[in-house]
Amino acid sequence: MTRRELIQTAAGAAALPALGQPAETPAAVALPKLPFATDALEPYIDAQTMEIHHDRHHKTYVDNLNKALGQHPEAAKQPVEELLKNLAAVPEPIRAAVRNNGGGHVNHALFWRTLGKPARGPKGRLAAAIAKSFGSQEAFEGRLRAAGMSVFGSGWAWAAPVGQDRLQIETSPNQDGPWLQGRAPLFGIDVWEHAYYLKHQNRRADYLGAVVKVIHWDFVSQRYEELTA
Ligand code: MN3
Repeated sequence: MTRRELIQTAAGAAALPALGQPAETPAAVALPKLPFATDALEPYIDAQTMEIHHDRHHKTYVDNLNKALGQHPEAAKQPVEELLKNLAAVPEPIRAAVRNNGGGHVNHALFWRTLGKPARGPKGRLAAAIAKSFGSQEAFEGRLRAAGMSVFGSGWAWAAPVGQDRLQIETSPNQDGPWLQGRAPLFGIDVWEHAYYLKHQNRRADYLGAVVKVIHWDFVSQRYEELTA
């Protein structure tokens, strides 16, 4: 604590700005709006699940991330993806919170953007990469569903670019993701129970069958072009 802060504390902190904050406190991370109405993906994803998933679960990750970053404003100057990529450089007291809640934030922010209806198929170089890596769209979706089923407990199944013309499927526990290795995923599928329990209860396979029908292939195809440019 500096001498000035000591004096401020002695003077009574209640009327003063929060101590230890730099003059320019970085803006807090904002909860992004859903890019569609909560019922837009019915009957594949029900409105109540979508509302609770976004308004409560995603919001909680954002709130807890901001709480952690508020304790170390110097870390808040970097994009969340950069913090995840260099987790070892994040101050130890908030490292786990950044991993879990920063991961939760970026995972969900991407998830919402990669869902949509009507779900036309992949286009352009993404369609070619799927054919090259998996043989067919049907095989790709089957592998995605199997990856989602293989996650024990809570986690994600991911499709991630490999090089310029291929894709791979991977999984992660909790709110981890390819970001931790500095790689941007193409899209992910949330297999936490909160993503499906209201509609499907324990039947994760039913949820996976539904969610692959509302992948926003136009958006994802464009994202593939950008990630592999
Ligand atoms: Mn979730």
